[in-house]
Amino acid sequence: MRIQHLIKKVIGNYFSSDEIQRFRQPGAADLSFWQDNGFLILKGFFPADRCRQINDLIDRAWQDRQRADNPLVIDAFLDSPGGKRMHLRDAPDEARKHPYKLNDLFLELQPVREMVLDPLLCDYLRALLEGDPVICNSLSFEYGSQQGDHLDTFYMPPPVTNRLVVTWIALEPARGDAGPLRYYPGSHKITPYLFSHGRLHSIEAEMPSFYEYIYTECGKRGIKPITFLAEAGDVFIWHAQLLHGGEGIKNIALTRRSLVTHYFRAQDFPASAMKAAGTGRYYLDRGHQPVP
Ligand SMILES: O=C(O)CCC(=O)C(=O)O
Ligand SMILES: [Fe+2]
Repeated sequence: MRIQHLIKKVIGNYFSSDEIQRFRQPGAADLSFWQDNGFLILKGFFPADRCRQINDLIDRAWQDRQRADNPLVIDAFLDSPGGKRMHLRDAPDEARKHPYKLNDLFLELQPVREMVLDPLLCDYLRALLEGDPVICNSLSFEYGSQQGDHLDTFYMPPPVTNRLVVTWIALEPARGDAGPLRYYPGSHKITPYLFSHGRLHSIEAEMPSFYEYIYTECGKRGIKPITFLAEAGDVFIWHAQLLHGGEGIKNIALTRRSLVTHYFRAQDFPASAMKAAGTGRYYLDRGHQPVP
């Protein structure tokens, strides 16, 4: 690790940060940190101008949303019970003033796909998944999610145990009052809670028992939540079994744009179920989320 720092320091005099990025590779230290903690933070992974480009595209997606054939789907009004899933083309202006998730932008926007399947990012995902990544879905946030603590396997358990990783890309700084991401380091080592059907997929009525279990287990291990105060371009990667959520928003004027992507392992799916964005970089070949 030390030698990597030294190399970076020396080449830093000669190359831009974008070029230095090319020297970055997942190493043994990353993997052992991941095994111990269940997350990785890649500071300044994407340059600021690349984040700005994505933010501009999202602004444009809002401005041009009313096209009749616009397939994008949004989960809007997340600050009201249950929220409301709708086509983006039907969303009122008001929907952008409340927390929302814009789903699967990577299916429509090439630069978003190139970011969430960035070749170097995929090198990390490949090392963590022990196989090529395939995108299951993505969510774009403008505000904090304010989501309660959860495991993503409640909603999308992978076909093979633990072969799910998630990237959270900061598209702008995430401040403490903006409802930052919250995570519980090392919680991925807790024996997974199985719902009454014997699986990881959550059953709403059994959530109180889950919380009692997980917080007790965190307490036994001295695990306390940490908030991630990101800068634009930082990437946070979490393990399938890492407990996490979103802090409450203290100042609704503060945005904290981020892009969350869930990846399975490609070899766990038939080739016919996937599309390739490049060598060893895939996404599931499927349509947008159904709107009720
Ligand atoms: O960004 C957040 O607040 C949490 C998002 C999250 O947990 C998810 O999309 O799985
Ligand atoms: Fe999550």
